Amino acid sequence: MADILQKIASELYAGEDESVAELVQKALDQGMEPKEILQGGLIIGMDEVGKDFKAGDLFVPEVLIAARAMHAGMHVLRPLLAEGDSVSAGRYLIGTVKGDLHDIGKNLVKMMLEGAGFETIDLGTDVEPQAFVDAVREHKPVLIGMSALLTTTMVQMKAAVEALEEAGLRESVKIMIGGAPVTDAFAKEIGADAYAPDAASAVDKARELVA
Ligand code: B12
Repeated sequence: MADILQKIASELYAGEDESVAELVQKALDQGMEPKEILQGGLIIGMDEVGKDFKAGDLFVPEVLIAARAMHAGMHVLRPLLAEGDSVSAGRYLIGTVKGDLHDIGKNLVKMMLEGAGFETIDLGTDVEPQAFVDAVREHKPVLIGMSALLTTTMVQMKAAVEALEEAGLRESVKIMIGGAPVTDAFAKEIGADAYAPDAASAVDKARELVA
């Protein structure tokens, strides 16, 4: 039984999307629970990807291809994950801040979080502070991730944190920030809860924050 989970993890790591989908189906046919396949196969494979990306042994294109394989497996599993069969590690709202259109890094963070079992809600790019507030009200996430790639848009992170404070929602969520010009010191300065330098570290931080 465990062999097939290992195979799912290794094929995911190799970015073999068709093979991952077939193996997931095979595991289901053998009577495995969807949750077991998700946690013991897909998430384990994506964790390996994250570790090697962080260590510099894998690069952005390989991570994107592995994420595509993860999605292929999830496509088979999702309809079978019963309602209430909560496999979500938490709901994570993510967006690139106002004035900023860079989304490659944000999308990578989102995919790695999905790979780790988080349910993500993507607000896209150029997200106004008020849009973060409205989305927190609507979706009630446990975490928010904000991305900025321009030094000129970093201030929008501060504006979004302040908007959440003014709306009385700041205590209801943890806030993580990232993007090339952002630092840990900046996160502290604006009152965010965490900073992560890359997508794999973002998953580690997210897990810490919801623990
Ligand atoms: C691709 C790119 C573009 C593309 C964006 C396409 C897209 N869909 O994203 C286009 C061509 C549109 C673009 C436009 C511009 N760009 Co540009 N762009 C880049 C470039 C080359 C790569 C960015 C990238 O995708 N990196 C790869 C990803 C994977 O890395 P990353 O974004 O850093 O993300 C990782 C981490 O930072 C972290 N992370 C990211 N987000 C988050 C969020 C959270 C919550 C967490 C925890 C972690 C996290 O995890 C990610 C994955 O590991 C950079 C230069 C560079 N080498 O960085 C310039 C760069 C960012 N751009 C720059 C500039 C100036 C511009 C423009 C103003 C150019 C112009 N004059 O028009 C416009 C601005 C448009 C706008 N309003 O946003 C400058 C910024 C300078 C500065 N200090 O402010 C840079 C640094 C280039 C340079 N050296 O001058 N750009």
